Parts: sequence; C-alpha cells; structure tokens
Amino acid sequence: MIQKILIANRGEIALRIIRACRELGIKTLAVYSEADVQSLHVQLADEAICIGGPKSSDSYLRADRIISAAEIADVDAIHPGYGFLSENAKFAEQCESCNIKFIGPKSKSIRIMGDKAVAKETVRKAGVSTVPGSDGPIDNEAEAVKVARKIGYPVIIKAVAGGGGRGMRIAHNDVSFAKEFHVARNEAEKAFGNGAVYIEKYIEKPRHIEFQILADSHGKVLHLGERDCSVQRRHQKLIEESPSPFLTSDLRKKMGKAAIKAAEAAEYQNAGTIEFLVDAKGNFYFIEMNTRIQVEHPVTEEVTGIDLIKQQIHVANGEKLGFDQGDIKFEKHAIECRINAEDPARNFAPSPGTISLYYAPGGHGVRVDSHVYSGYTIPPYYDSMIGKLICYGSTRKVALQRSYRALSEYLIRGIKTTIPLHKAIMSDPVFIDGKATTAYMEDFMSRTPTDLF
Ligand code: MV4
Repeated sequence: MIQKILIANRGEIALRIIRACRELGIKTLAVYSEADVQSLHVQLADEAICIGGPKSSDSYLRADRIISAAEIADVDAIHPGYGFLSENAKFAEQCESCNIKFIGPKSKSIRIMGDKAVAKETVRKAGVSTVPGSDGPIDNEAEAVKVARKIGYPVIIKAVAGGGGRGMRIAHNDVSFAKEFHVARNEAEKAFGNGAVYIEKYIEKPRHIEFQILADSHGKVLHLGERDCSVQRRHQKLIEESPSPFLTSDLRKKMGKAAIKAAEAAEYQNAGTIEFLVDAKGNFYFIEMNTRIQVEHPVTEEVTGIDLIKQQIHVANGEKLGFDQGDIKFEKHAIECRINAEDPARNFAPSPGTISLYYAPGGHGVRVDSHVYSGYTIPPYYDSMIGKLICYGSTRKVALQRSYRALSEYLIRGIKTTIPLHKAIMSDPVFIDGKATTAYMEDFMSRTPTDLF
C-alpha cells in the first residue's frame, strides 16, 4: 500500500499531486531547489527536503539526490509530474530497483515510446495508422533523397530522440532536402546525443488532437476522450479543449479505438497520451505517445469527472480500474488557457519577477490550478507557466463565455502575462467558430495589433 509519496516536481503540478494525496490520506514529501524555498508546494507538503541549487540540472533533474531523499524519508512511491524526470526510463528503472514505485508506466514502455521511430513502428504493426514515411531511421543521404521523392514533397525530417516538436525540419524539394537533412542530423546529435532521423510526409495545417489513456496493471486499457491542442506557438500549447470542435462522433470512436490499440502495443500502464495529427479531410495519423501526466489533464478531468492523479496512484498501487469504457460519460465541454509569465507584445519574452497583486477568478464552472500568490517571486530558472484556467460547462458556447468572463476577473499585477492574449482569442471569430488548426497562432498574431495586450 502506498502511504507516502515523494513529489519529484515543482509549481502547479506539485500542488495538484499534493491535493490528490491529501484526499487519499497519503503523506507527501516535497523536494525543492534553493530557488523554490517560498513555493507553495514546499509549504503545503507534510515534509520537504532541499535537493540542490536553482538550476534544474542541480536539483529537479538529479535522480541520485531525489532517490536519496526518498530513502531518507522512507516513501513508497515517487510521482514525477511532467517534464524533468517524468519520461526518463533510467530513472523509472532506478526507482523500480530501489523498491520505490514509479507512478507512471514501466521503464520498458517509456523506452519504446521515447524512440519516436520505434514507437511509430510498434503502433503501425498493431494496425494503427501512421504518417507515410521512411521505414525507421535513415542515415544515408542518397537513400534519404530517394525516400523523400517517393513520399512526395513537402516532407518533414524528425529526430528519433526528439518529440514535442524539437528537432524537426521541413523540406520542399531535393535541394532544400539535402540541406535540411544535414541540419536535422547535426541538431539532433547536439540536442539529444543521437543524430538518428526519420522522414514523413509533411501534413499541412493539421489539427493536433490527443487521446487520454488510462491503463491498469491487469490489462485494462481505457480512453478518456480527446483534447484539441491545435492552438500552440513554437510547440508550446496555449489552449486545450475537449471535446474537439472538429471531431464527429464517428471519427472520435475510430480514433479512441486506435489510441487504445497504440497503448496496448507498448503494454502500457498508468496515464498516457496518444498524439494524432488530423488533416482537413479527417484522416488521422499517430505521431507520438507521451508517457506521463500532461499539463492539460484537467480538461479531461472536468469533462469526465475522473481525477486522473488519483487514478495514477490507484494503478501504481496495483489496483484494478473501477470502471469500464462504457461507464465513462463525456458530459461537459472544457477549455484550458495557460497563464504564462510572458509578454505577448514582445514576442512572448519571459517576464519573471514579483507578483505584486494576485486575484484568481472563481464561480460556477471555473477551476484555477496555480502555485502563485500575491508577493510570490517567479524564479527565472524554470518554465514560464504560472497557472492554468480551466472553464467548463454543458456546451462549448458556455465554456467560451465563461473563459472570457473568468479571464476578465483574473488580476495579476507586477509582471506581464498571457491573460490579455487569451481574452483576444476567446473573442476571435475563427477560434469561436472552431476553425483553429496548428497554423492558427501565427495567423492570429499577424492580424492582431499587439497593443491589445
Ligand atoms: C508533423 C507535422 C506535419 N506533418 N508531422 C509538432 C509537434 C510534434 N509532436 C509533431 N509536430 C508536427 N509533426 C508531419 N508528418 C506538423 C507538426 C507541427 C509542426 C511542425 C513544424 C512547425 C510547427 C508545427 C506546429 C504544429 C505541428
């Protein structure tokens, strides 16, 4: 039985995990860096241990120190949250070998999905549609050009060790292909220590739609519907919603089945996400799986009423999922706006500093997941997300109107945030119409005067 959990993370997700543990009667241990002494997760956990300096590489990425803290405090399990060590197969393995439960999938599943070419081949063999492209990685340029021609331009070159949009290059003809192929390989080698790349047909202006998976250690794999994450900028998502305004119930059923098949192919356990690209005609293609809880998980929680963090803990404890696919009801529409300490008028430059005044919205259908408060200083060392506003209601229209209302109530003084940007998007006809693809943000910024922010 899990009685005490170490939370190997910071910020809002650390708080989110503490809240789930409290309700389950599980004790919590926070670990923190020297820059996070005044953080809420440190104050609200039952115990806290400082694990190093402000830089992530000196603290939240130090597997050795985190496992030492786990042993000193005698915890039963580690929740990695998202980012940091959450998709590190070695860390999951170290936890396993120290007899500490890693609240996530088995290291074997992380490894399969961590290599994007292996992931693609694994799900393709299981009958899930993938983007037409090379059979696995290619290192020979002459052979690569042949493959690119056969697929037909434009093509996209992706790093095997990449994911989340890092290490990708697009080529429109033989000449640009030769150049981008080398750039992609060099960048991948530098960024990941692995220069292997593979090639795919480039899908223009796709929607980015992902399915939430929940799987137990007894072979049950369920999906909890989709999230449309098409509104993103430089591979940073800004808005996520469920259900997707684009999917028909027929397409949703097909994609849900494919998502379950993909997870089963990796013998997946715990919470995970299957990412698809969807083209204008409704063709969908698996692109990758995220083997962790995601930032946008509350959207699914508000639509289904299922607490994903609690389910992660139950599954890690060896319990069976207490419901079946048919029991999951998709009753609400939910929209999440990521609140970042950034200046949208200055090319989204980070805006760290002290929050002089903080007032979060509330009321019917409003949820705010955040670790900040009046007087809190945002450290410059970590990502800029300082909160998530999730608004939900019986229809998309209600969720949209509620989002605008809540954003108007949200007061954050002393720093720049993405709140005014979100207000402009919530009143933009293209977004309101449900027409946003992954090309949306670039178009929106080009036609919107920045003095609005
Ligand atoms: C693609 C694609 C088009 N065609 N793959 C972005 C996130 C990562 N998980 C995969 N991504 C993409 N993969 C194929 N075959 C378009 C994206 C993509 C994208 C690519 C380049 C620049 C901006 C982008 C924005 C969203 C999605």
